[in-house]
Amino acid sequence: MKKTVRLSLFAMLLAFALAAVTERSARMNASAQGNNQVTITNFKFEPKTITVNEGDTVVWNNKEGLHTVKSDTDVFVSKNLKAGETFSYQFTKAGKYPYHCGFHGGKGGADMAGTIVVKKK
Ligand SMILES: [Cu+2]
Repeated sequence: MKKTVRLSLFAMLLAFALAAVTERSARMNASAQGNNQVTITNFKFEPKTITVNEGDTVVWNNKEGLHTVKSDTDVFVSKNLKAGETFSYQFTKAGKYPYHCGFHGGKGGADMAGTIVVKKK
């Protein structure tokens, strides 16, 4: 009887611990991915415009082809990204950051281009 009580107490504690860990990692995933992801395909950035908060890091994920992520105002520039490669940049100042692919786009939203809007916290 005593042993059973101790065992079920242990099982309960384990269940609580597992639930806490699971919830925490789910929350961490949500904040890591959130709306701060841009998918690169042939030949567009998706979504074309995203809004993030000051301090957020945006991750561009290249799914196909060879592309770059180049700020119109030279705030950031990636290397040539092959399929499966990513580029990330942390935005520390509010503002509008237009960018384009060096191969398939141009400044001012031409062709393969996008915009990151950074809101003040
Ligand atoms: Cu491109």
